[in-house]
Amino acid sequence: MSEETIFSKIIRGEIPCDKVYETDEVLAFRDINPAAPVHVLVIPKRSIVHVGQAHQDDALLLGKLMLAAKEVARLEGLEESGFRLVINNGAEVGQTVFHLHVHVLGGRAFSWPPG
Ligand code: D5M
Repeated sequence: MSEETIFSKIIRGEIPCDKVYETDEVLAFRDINPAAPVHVLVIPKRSIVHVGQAHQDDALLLGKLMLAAKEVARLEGLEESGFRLVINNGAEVGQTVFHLHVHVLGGRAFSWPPG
């Protein structure tokens, strides 16, 4: 289980978010500090700190997270132009909120490797 984070408060509706998509298990909302014209975060409602702390029991939920990211990309009109999915795993690589989240990024060109 992860610690209480700002995303826990968003899930409980205690602080607002700009919701894009929701299921029983997953919530997607716009990033407050967008790094691209489309920047949506997809999170599981059941908290996992990051992929590094996921277990076999989480396999179905992780799959649903990916499919939700795909659905967000479709809703945001990114199917043709493409999109980038990013998961930061640990503070050393830039994770700042310790509740697993997939960044769905699109609407501009991206370079590789990422910075
Ligand atoms: O990404 C964490 C992301 O979470 C970062 O891009 C800002 C975003 N964030 C933080 N607080 C909020 C709220 N309240 N609404 C929407 N987005 C938020 P990381 O991969 O951990 O660096």
